[in-house]
Amino acid sequence: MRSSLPAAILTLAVCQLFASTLDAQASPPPGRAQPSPRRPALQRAGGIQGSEFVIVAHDKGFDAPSQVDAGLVNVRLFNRSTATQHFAILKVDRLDRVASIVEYLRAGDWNVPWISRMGGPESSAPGGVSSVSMMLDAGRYVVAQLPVAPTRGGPLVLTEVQELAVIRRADGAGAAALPATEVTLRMNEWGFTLEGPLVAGRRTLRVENAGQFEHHVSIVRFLPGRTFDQVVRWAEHPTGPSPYEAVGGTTNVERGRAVNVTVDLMPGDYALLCTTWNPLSKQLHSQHGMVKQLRVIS
Ligand SMILES: [Cu+2]
Repeated sequence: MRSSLPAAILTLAVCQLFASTLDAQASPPPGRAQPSPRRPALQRAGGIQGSEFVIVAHDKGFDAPSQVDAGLVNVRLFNRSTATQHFAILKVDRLDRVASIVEYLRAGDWNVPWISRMGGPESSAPGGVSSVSMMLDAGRYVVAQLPVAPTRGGPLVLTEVQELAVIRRADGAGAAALPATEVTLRMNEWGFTLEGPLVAGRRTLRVENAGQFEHHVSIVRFLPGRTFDQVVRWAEHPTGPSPYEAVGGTTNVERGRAVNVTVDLMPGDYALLCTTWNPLSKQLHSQHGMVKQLRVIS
């Protein structure tokens, strides 16, 4: 396991100049500092709520903070590796030792009752960014870097796992729920239902798991001349050059849970894919029909 290194977190310093030249009576006497006006401790561009949690993926592992405030957490993955990257945020109710969790996950045993799948940044292409906002309660978590390609029933080989402490804010402030979105994507057995138009630009989708099993969504853009069948086939059996570019999504989300996924969309053909392994049928969810073609309009 890597040691925990603070990631590069962009902190926006909002400088405001409050000059009161009209009311001479309100000005402090010479030599005394004017008290600064009270404002929220951390204000971000565009009024975005929540805490930032930045993961930077490299070819050998990743860097991420070891703690974050509870509440709304905006997870952002910067992919500085040469492969497509996926990360899972897992809530762990029994965190005796990280090593034991790694053993479970490496054995492909994700069905232990003390691990909950919170979602996480999915399908970030090399050089790309993947953004997922989620509500996290205070507790003990791990950040897991998932295999580059889907595994077909074999052991889930993790490259890295790191502990994450989600801390209750002392002031009790923070968002109580996911921000509202114009578009909702529902996942169930076995398909995707999209409510709302997908227009080109930076879009945030509320992604809900309305099914019984865990599901994920990988959002991919077709490369020129490629077909939906080619895209689905490659997602299931990745051999040769990819027919698509991964643009985002979320890794597995447990049933009843929702996250907000933010993607930059260009006009063109896209696919939604869930390639989660079904141990009962010994097939991928995509083989049960959990795929959808989309056209993004300008
Ligand atoms: Cu699925």
